[in-house]
Amino acid sequence: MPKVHLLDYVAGNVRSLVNAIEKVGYEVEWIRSPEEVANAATLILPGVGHFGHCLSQLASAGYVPAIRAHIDAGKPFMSICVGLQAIFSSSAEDPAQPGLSVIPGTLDRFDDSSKSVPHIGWNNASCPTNPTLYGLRPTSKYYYVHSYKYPYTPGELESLGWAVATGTYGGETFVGAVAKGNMLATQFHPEKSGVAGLRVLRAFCDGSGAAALAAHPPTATNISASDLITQEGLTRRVIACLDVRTNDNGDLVVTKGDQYDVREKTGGGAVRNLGKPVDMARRYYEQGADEITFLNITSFRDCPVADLPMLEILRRTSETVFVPLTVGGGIRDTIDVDGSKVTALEIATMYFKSGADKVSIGSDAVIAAEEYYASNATLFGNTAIEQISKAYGNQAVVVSVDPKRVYVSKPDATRHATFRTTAGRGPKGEEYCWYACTIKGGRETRDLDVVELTQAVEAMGAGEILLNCIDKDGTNSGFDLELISQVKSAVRIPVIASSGAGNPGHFQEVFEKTTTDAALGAGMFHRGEYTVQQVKDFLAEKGLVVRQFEG
Ligand code: 1PR
Repeated sequence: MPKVHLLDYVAGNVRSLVNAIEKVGYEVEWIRSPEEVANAATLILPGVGHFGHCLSQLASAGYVPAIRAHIDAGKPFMSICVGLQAIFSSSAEDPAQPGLSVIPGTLDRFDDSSKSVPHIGWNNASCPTNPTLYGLRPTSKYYYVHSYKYPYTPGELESLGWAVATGTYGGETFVGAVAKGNMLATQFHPEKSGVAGLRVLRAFCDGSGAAALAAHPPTATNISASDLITQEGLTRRVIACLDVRTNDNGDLVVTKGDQYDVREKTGGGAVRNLGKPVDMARRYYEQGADEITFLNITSFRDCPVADLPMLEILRRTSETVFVPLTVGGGIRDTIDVDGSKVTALEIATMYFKSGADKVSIGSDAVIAAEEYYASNATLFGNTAIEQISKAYGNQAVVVSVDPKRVYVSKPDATRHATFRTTAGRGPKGEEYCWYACTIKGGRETRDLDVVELTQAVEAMGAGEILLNCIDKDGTNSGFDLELISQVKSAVRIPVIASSGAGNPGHFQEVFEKTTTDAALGAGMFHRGEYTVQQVKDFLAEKGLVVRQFEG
């Protein structure tokens, strides 16, 4: 297999990038010191997390002059996500930290006054001057996750010889990819963008992208204001979730509960077995799932952390599934079976190295939020959320919320954030309710409401909320629109609606009646009642923009 070189400066999860490069027929060789950069014919700079962190790591390890020399020599160079941001001169994310300054300009943050930030999901990378730039297609969608962007001004970068592909999010058109000669930088993650992304990687690795660009170089004069594609590109994100645990025979299975009870109601109450995790993840990927979430719902107790079965599930899944993978369950400081201490950050690192793109934290987030309020909203930097988001970026940390509805007769009957419900009164005719957070898979209810929890974890650096609802879980009766609206109005980070999906119409309803950023289904997919593709076809029929699977 021909080789490409990947720069290892501890950029977080690169396993999926390695898998994707191998999938398109190339072998990865690691660059582990600045001296080795000179040996690389084709160099890829992955990027995850924070602009300042990325650039300071590169600078302190002495990589900056070596990378510049590689680029100046005109050798093939590709950079991804924060790697794209790194080629500009600076970023509002860390104004004191200089970039590589290949392109003059400063990145700014998306405006979060009327939309969620980070921008997470599948969006365009459309290049009017070169529609098939480095394998891009105007009809394809690509997976983005970022809070900072380079705003697109027609003609600006083209006048410097760059071909530019853009996406538009909430009225802001940003640079999704830039290319010039042998150099390509993508704000999106090609390794997480399914077949559309693999095409881009292949076009870079085999040199066909550079050759096609050389035949049709962009000029500022072939750009006009009408080329500014301002049509919203972000699609409605549909996520398939797999709750995984060992059953009574010791097999690792996908299960699904009703209001978190995963045992059969008859025949001895065995754990429901709906299939094998890796096979099912692959099936949902091929049906067009935009992301796959694995929740280890029992934390696989009594097993050394390094042997967690979920690590193997992630390794195998990430070989064939090229969309983002989230994993949750048991991410907290813990004592291993041999008595040694393992931090939440170390557990998360094992998950990232095995192919996860995001980790989801449940119980530990609730405890951390309680401590946050007990110390007058002070951040000490020692929570799992703070430590993991600092190391891997906010976008890598999801907080999974397991709330239960509590009814009250009037708003001042509790200190918690209540609302008047129209979804049916409580058992004593109560008209108001609030949502209490739980831990340990719903077994313990705490005196903390969803507004308090989500605001606290947002302050700690969580990048997204996975909003379950115990009352709705497994009911097939639709999402809890009131809960979702309450949380959406409390935070700026994206929210994934979860629990209750029973048919494609429920997805339409949650996207039309709330401002949710994504919607997740489990049981209806596992039981074979509907496929992800059917949900997406239905949404498309109703005029909602979705990404379709490219085979
Ligand atoms: O607390 O950090 O160890 O994480 C444990 C994780 O496991 C949490 O994310 C928690 O939500 C999850 N979990 C724990 N116990 C259960 C259980 O079911 N007994 N599952 C559980 C949570 C909820 C969703 C489900 C949706 C959609 N499952 O994942 O997929 O409700 O279902 P539906 O579409 O069929 O209605 P920690």
